[in-house]
Order: sequence, then C-alpha cells, then structure tokens
Amino acid sequence: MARVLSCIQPTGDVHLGNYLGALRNWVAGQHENDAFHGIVDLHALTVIDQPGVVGKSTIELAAMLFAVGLDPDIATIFVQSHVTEHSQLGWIMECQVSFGELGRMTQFKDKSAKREADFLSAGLFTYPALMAADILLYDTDEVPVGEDQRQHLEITRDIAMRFNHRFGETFVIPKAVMPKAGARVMDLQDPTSKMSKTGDTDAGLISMLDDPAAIVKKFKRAVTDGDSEVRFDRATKPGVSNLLEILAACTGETPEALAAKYTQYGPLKADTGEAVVELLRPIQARYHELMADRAELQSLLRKGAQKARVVAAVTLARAQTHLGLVPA
Ligand code: ATP
Ligand code: LTN
Repeated sequence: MARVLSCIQPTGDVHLGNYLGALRNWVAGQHENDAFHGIVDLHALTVIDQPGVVGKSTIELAAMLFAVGLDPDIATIFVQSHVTEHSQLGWIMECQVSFGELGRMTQFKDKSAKREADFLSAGLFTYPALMAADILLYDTDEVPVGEDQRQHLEITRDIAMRFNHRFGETFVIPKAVMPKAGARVMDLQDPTSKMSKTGDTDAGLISMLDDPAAIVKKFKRAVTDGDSEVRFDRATKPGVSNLLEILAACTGETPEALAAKYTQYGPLKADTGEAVVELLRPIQARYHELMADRAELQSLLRKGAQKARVVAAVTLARAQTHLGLVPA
C-alpha cells in the first residue's frame, strides 16, 4: 500500500470547489492507500498576524474533514503544530536548501509581490523547507498535488536526495502524482475563473456551510450563456457547462447525458441547486454536531497526532543520527 500524504492550509472557509475537486478524492483514497492528511497551521502563520485566527480555522477545517467522511480510524488526520517533529525537521531542511533555490520559487515571488508594502515574513521565504519536512517525515511515496505545487515537490525531492547523498540513506524520495481528476468547479458569477476563496464575489462561491436557501438562490442567479440551448461545451458555454458538471458530480451521471435532459436553463439551475443542497445536507449536519462537541473533536485530533508522531519521530531520529548530532 502506498503511503500518500496531502496537506491543506487552514485559511478561510472550505468551498464546493475544494470538496468536489480535492476532499472527496481524499475520502475515496483512504481506502486504497495509507493516507496521511495534515492541517498545516504552521504554514498558515506565514501570512497571519492576528491572534486566534489560525486556531479557529484549524478547528473548523478539522470538523469539515471529518464531516466529509475522512475516518480517523482509517486515515491519519493531524494538525501540523501538534506533531513537533515538523518544526524540528523543518529547521534541518532549511539548512539543506540554498538561499538561491528558495529565491527561485514562483509561489514566493508571486506572494511576496502581492504583499507589496505588507509585512513580508521570512517564513514565507523558507516555506518550502517546512513543506519538505511535512512530506519526508512520513516516508511518503506519493503526494497528489496540482500544478501550482509541482515546484514545491521538486525542491522536496532535491533536498531529500542532497541529504541522502551527504549523510547517507535517510529519506524516501517522494513522487508527485496528479490527483484523480475531480471536478473543476468554476465561479458561478464568472464561470471562466475557478471557484476560489479569494475570488471577487460571494455570490459566485458556494461555501460548504451555506444554508439551503442561499445555495438555491446562488444557483438561480448563476451566470449562463447568451443563447438558450443546454449543451456541454466548456469553451463556448462555460456557465451552463459548469452547472452540468456540478450536477454530474452530485448525481454520478455524465454532464453530456444530463444536458440531453434539459431544454431550458431554469430547471437546470433549480435541479443543480437542489442536488447541491442534498449533497451538503448530511455533511453540514455532521459538521455542526462535531463543532458542538469540542471535546470529541479534540480527542479525534489527539488520536491523529499520536498516530502521526509514531512515524514522524522515527524519521526525525534517523535524520539526527545520520547528521551526527549528540543524542539527548
Ligand atoms: P485560494 O482561493 O486561496 O486560491 P483555493 O480555494 O483555491 O484557495 P486551495 O487551498 O488552494 O483552495 O486548495 C485546496 C484544494 O482544493 C486543492 O487540492 C485544489 O486543487 C482544490 N481546489 C480549489 N479550488 C478548486 C476548484 N474551484 N475546483 C476544483 N478543485 C479546487
Ligand atoms: N503548500 C501547500 C500546502 C502544503 C502541502 C504540504 C501539500 C503544505 N505542506 C505537504 C502537500 C504536502 C498548498 O499551499 N496547497
């Protein structure tokens, strides 16, 4: 069974795009692989400067991960800061990567340019070293990542090979794998851009916690296309195709087959809204149950951290030994 690790930052609300594009695959994948999923709160600190914000998002994200069906008895779900080995190996990784390599990371270049006059933390620059630690600690075979994270995976591999070369075989060299094609969910108001936390409009975004009335309304107001033909064609009919793809993700049918069932936009919008309401109903119920029982949530996270630490501690000790640090 391959060891697969994928992590998510606790920044903002989880939306329908995150669920259909990523989290749903995690839930399916836990039965096929030895799955580890971290809520990487230390990474979120690189851009946060107010107390409590990361903690609140961490709890909410944890509740959402369990609510969508990640099973703490099957997969290992943990909070990064609960497993102190991440920080410890993170520092060691910082000493294995060069200033020049970090400076070439496109995510750093983009994010630092966007922050302009804002406080630019050194953590934003050294971020890839911590991410390398996240991955290498678990002897990870595969990391499902989208295009935007490929470069981070490459640098992780480079660091691991360099360490193994300098200090002897220590780390498993991880592979980036394309995540199983999940749905790509577009903004309901701007169907040529992906649905995103940082998108412009709230009306175009379905949060996992939106109430049924809001969901139905957002779908009713979804931007469609000039003519009135229902056809699945991403290029010329992005709005209608997005609705068809979302409905397909909810029902298990294909977007093409669904297109044949509709002649008008109105019923398609109404049915898609209803299907999403029904898809999210049990998830929301479970989410609210978990959020109302913090003790249970804490105990699930504690269990995850314990399972994670068993693996992480062995890898950290191996790295320290190979470095020749004096045992404590
Ligand atoms: P941001 O708005 O800050 O870019 P995001 O909403 O894109 O954030 P991420 O935290 O970058 O979300 O991504 C978490 C996971 O959700 C990733 O695996 C990503 O591929 C997936 N994902 C995000 N948005 C979509 C979308 N619209 N459709 C499908 N998958 C998505
Ligand atoms: N950089 C990733 C989040 C992340 C991650 C990881 C993903 C941190 N550590 C380890 C996979 C494996 C992001 O911004 N989406």
